[in-house]
Amino acid sequence: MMPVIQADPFDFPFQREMLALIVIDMQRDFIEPGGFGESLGNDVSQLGSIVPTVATLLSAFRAAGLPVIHTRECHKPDLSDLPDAKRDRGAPTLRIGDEGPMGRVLVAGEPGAEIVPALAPYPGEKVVDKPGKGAFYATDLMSHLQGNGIKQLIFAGVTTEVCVQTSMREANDRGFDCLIATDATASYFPDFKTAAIEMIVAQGGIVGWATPTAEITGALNG
Ligand code: C5J
Repeated sequence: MMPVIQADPFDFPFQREMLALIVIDMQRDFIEPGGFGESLGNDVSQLGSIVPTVATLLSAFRAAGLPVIHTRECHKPDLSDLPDAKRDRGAPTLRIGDEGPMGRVLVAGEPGAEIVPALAPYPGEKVVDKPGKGAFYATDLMSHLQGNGIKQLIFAGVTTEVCVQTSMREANDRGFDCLIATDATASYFPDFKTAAIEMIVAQGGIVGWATPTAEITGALNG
């Protein structure tokens, strides 16, 4: 019988050879005090508090020999992949591409665009740089997943209602089974996190499944 992870709205059956962890945008500019996120007036401690839980998930996947994918929301240094609509709707004082507290904001190669050290990708792990909120838009993620036979994705990262939910919806529409680790994702706005997870599992899992990290690690070890 296929193993399952206990989840909402019902058990998530999985096949190890088709499963991967995708960690969305655990970047210094979103998470660390003194970064872009905080400069917008956000309470970054909401995001920082999940770092140990995401680390637990990463360790479990690495120990099981299962693939891990990391994403980073960032743009080319010449900003050719940054639409005016995205740049102009940021905070008026500091926008994407401007010189910020951790280098140019959300620009590839700048310190703030890096993943926080505690969750740094291991050599050989796939890192997807994405100019949009969704991980599939203008990236090679789909071909990477297809090329590696991955059909089921466990989601972690930030922020729940923006890049995580957008990526999960994109994956769901492309035929992937998607499960979000509820304590390994966060929002600057706790109510938005709660609402996003409710939206995901509503109507019989219209976008996917949700469960705490311990259920996932327990099933991987079981
Ligand atoms: C945002 C993200 N919130 N990674 N990015 O702008 O969710």
